[in-house]
Amino acid sequence: QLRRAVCPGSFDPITNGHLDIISRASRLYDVVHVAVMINQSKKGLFEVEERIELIREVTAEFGNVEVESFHGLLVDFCKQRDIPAIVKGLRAVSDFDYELQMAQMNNGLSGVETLFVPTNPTYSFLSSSLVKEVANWGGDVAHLVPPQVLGALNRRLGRT
Ligand code: COD
Repeated sequence: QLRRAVCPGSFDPITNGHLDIISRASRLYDVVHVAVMINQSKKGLFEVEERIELIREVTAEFGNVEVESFHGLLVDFCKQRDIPAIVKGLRAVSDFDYELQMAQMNNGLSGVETLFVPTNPTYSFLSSSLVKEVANWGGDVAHLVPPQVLGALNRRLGRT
């Protein structure tokens, strides 16, 4: 039986921080599912389909990553696909409070386990929202996102 895990998020857009966690998970598990969770109250910069396409492009080299969107509870995504583990990156203690709550809630709901991977310190300050803010004001984010994402950001923000 294949050992599966999921890396969930909004990925609006995927950053080098996300990619680092996905690549590390892909070395620990046979199949890593990347779940773009749909949050209707949060309109993103990128459409869900664009986010999925970008994640597929930048994770193709790992060879064992499957990308899809999901509307609903993460535990239901896991149940439907027989996934026993959620892999999350932890950036700083500020992430810990909320991540611990979600991990305990998800475990209580369905028994799914959450594994935390400490962020590569290079990316410990990095988030999709900061990337969008800096790019929006013309700052350089080339070192924070994969080249495909940089291209998509520039097109989206009308900078090409
Ligand atoms: N370095 C390392 N890891 C990082 C970095 C970084 N710089 N940035 C982000 N990450 C990792 C973190 O593990 C983070 O959790 C994950 O990537 C996703 O990040 P985002 O910002 O794209 O996504 P979030 O924080 O908006 O994702 C929240 C979820 C969508 C996972 C959560 O809301 C959820 O599970 N929603 C589904 C509904 C549900 O089940 N709700 C009940 C939860 S108890």
